[in-house]
Amino acid sequence: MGATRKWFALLAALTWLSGCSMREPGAATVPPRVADRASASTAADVPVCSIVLGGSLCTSVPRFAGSQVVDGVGDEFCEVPATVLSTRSGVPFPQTAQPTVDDALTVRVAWDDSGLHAHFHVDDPVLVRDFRLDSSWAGPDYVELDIGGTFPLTGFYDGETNDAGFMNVYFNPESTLTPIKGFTGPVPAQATAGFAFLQGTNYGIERAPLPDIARWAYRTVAGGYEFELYLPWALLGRQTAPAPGTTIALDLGLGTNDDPAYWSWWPTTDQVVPAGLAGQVFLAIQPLPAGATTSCRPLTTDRANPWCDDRTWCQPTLE
Ligand SMILES: [Ca+2]
Ligand SMILES: [Ca+2]
Repeated sequence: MGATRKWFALLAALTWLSGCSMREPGAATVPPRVADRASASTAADVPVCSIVLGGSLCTSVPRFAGSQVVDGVGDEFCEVPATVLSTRSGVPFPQTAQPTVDDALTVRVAWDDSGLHAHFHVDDPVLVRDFRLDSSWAGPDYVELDIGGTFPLTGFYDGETNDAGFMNVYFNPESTLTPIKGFTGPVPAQATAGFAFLQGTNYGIERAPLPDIARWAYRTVAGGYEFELYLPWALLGRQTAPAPGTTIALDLGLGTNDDPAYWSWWPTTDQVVPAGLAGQVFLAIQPLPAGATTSCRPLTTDRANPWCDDRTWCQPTLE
């Protein structure tokens, strides 16, 4: 199933129409608000250009040379090399096995004097939105973008006191799977920012919708879903744009559950994840500095998690 789907994805990529036109590098512009939070659309699921592979978000973030319309369609990113994070080759959470479920995130991130521009395509055949109370911010299907406009990394992520300018952004796709009897409509997609903070001997988590100066859009596409994002530098703790060559902090996460009977356990039985149908991976979980203790209390050092300790992230430079 997974291999077949990947083959079709490759075939589709090879046969995509080349709808991109070369663009003159222009001054940075803030994406228009009109397309903000665009609703899901399968009708618009028409590939617009071939995806160029070979990106490496752990080492570099290319310059963005277009004008972004935040509508979920990635036609502004035709010339941005894509980084692929798959569940079978990404970095699993420490002390857990490599997932066998076969889903993949293809992401294109670029920057200009205005901010970060990104497009996320996920091959995911079964979309599950878990919207129960505080579980609603990350999963079971999600894309995580950890991004910081400053360097060096500081450890515990709280987005304010310790490391202003760092941000964990979470995207959840829509889902037609729901535990509500008689309700068959889609549960809408969402984008949130998560903030972890020290709280006694443990940590707490707050999450909130992305601030209005950011832009995001979602669409369901054949075999998965897509998000598009714009984050201004101001939201990443910078008053002015960084210079080329600047090092920032960045990480990616991908989570998935492909069980079409996901909600069958609700509400009377324990949740059981069938083997081979779920997993989560990251682009990086870097070793902590020698002698460092993780601030992801009460987790131990070898279980530091990218969403609470930014020292585990990549440190790419802006090209
Ligand atoms: Ca777009
Ligand atoms: Ca899924």
